[in-house]
Amino acid sequence: MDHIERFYIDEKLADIKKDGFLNYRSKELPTWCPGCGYFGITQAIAKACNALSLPNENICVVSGIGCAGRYPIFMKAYGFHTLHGRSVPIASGIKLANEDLTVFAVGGDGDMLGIGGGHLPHIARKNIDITLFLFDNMIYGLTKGQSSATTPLGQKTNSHTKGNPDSPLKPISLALAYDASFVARGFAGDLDGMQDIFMKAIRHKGFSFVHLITPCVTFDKVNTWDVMRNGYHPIHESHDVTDRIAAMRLAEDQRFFLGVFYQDEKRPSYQEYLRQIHSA
Ligand SMILES: Cc1ncc(C[n+]2csc(CCOP(=O)(O)OP(=O)(O)O)c2C)c(N)n1
Ligand code: SF4
Ligand SMILES: [Mg+2]
Repeated sequence: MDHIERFYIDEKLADIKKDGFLNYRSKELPTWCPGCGYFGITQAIAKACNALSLPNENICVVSGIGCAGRYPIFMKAYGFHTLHGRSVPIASGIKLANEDLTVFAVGGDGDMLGIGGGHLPHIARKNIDITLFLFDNMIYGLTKGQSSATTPLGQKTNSHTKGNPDSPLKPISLALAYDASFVARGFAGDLDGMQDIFMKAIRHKGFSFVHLITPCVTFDKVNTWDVMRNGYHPIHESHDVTDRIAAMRLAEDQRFFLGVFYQDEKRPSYQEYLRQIHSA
């Protein structure tokens, strides 16, 4: 967590500058709590954009509402802070209107899997070429610690003081079941791992679903940095990312894995498919 604390205290450190991080940071100081996992995610997205040399003016970041929803304010790119749960349809419309843009849809677990959960199967089946970053802290952070769609069963929260009675959704299994053409998971404390995944996700031609495990240090004293760091393991190099059933097996394993679960590079994106049928 050292690098994350340092980022909060002084963003102008030479090692951060060197990776091009500041090229993609706005002048706004994040309003997130010190130690929040969102700092690491922001840093890794910026580094991935820098490594891919993406022009700032060609990036559009669309968010919903929540602590994660503030993300576009802190990035040097076009941004759209929309309604709770509605980043995916708005990001889709932006991409359909201007295919040259690199479009990100960003949101928390409440935003993307609760109120906005109905959009996921449709963006996945249409395979519109955007990257979705799900900042999953397993809780509603902004509204002060209520249970979300990914809060573990039985966990005590500010809305379920005796324990959450609802089983959590499994984001990776859902994305695979919806047939998303790129499915991966990163951890907010693993900058290099996230950067690698983000670069693959952004390059992917089609819908990319990136699940990010990140702690809410203020309202969740159960799913902490240490619990997450010890609970997640890299996917073995021998895993065949084109094998969706193998990916599903990994997603349903007792252990939690990090890395790319699945990628279908043969399937055309929505706009590629439209061009194909219109030129036939
Ligand atoms: C339609 C609507 N319902 C409810 C809210 C209140 N609200 C704002 S953020 C939020 C949940 C935030 O949780 P999450 O999406 O997980 O983001 P986090 O704050 O954890 O990053 C809720 C319920 C709202 N703004 N709009
Ligand atoms: S409330 Fe939680 S999710 Fe929101 S900024 Fe603070 S630590 Fe991060
Ligand atoms: Mg949340």
